[in-house]
Amino acid sequence: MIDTLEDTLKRAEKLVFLTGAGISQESGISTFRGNGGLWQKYDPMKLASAQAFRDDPRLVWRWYNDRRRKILAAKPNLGHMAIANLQDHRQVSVVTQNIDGLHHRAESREVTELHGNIFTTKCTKCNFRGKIRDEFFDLPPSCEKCGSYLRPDVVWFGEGINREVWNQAVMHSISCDVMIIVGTSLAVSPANKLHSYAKNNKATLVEINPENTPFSYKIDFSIKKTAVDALPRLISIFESLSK
Ligand code: BV8
Ligand code: ZN
Repeated sequence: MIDTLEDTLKRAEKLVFLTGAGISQESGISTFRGNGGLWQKYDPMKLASAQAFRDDPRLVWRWYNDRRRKILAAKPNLGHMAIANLQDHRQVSVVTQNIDGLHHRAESREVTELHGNIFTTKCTKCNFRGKIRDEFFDLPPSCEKCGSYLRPDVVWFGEGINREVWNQAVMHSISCDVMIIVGTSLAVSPANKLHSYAKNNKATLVEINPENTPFSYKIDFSIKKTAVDALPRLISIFESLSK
């Protein structure tokens, strides 16, 4: 007897949400590969890489300024909030590829930011790390310790993910009953490997995405809806249980 999604969710104790740019799309933040996505205006390898920053720090810094401005003006949407509300009913962790911090602002407590956070900076030379909010200089700021350029403390293409961060993401993926993959094209590695870790540990995979992804064939329950359409409805299953 094949379990329905509802039965599977009712039985789940630990859920992991693997999220990408699509979950922030309904907060007004462009995705990377969807229509009108950020990358369509720019070549991702051109802007989100250490080489691009070395070649043209001003261009890359201004691109991040532009994104930070939009993120500060945005709010978590009903998808982010639904995931945060589920924490009252189940053990929930979020593993996100996003650097916008919206899961934190929605008050999700267990959030692993695979690719870092746009509101943090690090020195291009020494080990200085800083925070940035609504300062929008035209050039990258200088490190207060050594005077070199600061850069966004995010993972650029060709850069490794922080070891502890990756281990935490794997630990969540191999110990969950259900992994809900929301708003990601699963185009970027190694983030697009985590669902296999979950599957290899007998987790049920749910995908919430209006489009197919290269891994949709491996998904147990594919919900072709947007995050804001699907997540509140999914979480209401748990709320009805605890009444
Ligand atoms: C690494 C942070 C090794 C910065 C990001 C060939 C050449 C060079 C490199 C490679 C190559 N092939 C593979 C690689 C490796 C590369 C990679 O995967 N490249 C891809 C492009 C092929 N990966 C790396 O370089 C990684 N590092 O491998 O290092 C190493 C190891 C050890 C030591 C040294 C080196 C690092 C990758 C991290 C790059 N940084 N972001 C920043 O954000 O500025 S990636 C960037 O893409 C974002 O984080 C974004 O989240 C991520 C993935 O994109 P998605 O989130 O999936 O977004 P996308 O637009 O693609 O999809 C949106 C989806 O949502 C769509 O499916 C759409 O249908 C859906 N959607 C839209 N609206 C909604 C929705 N869903 C629901 N509701 C909606 N409303
Ligand atoms: Zn420095």
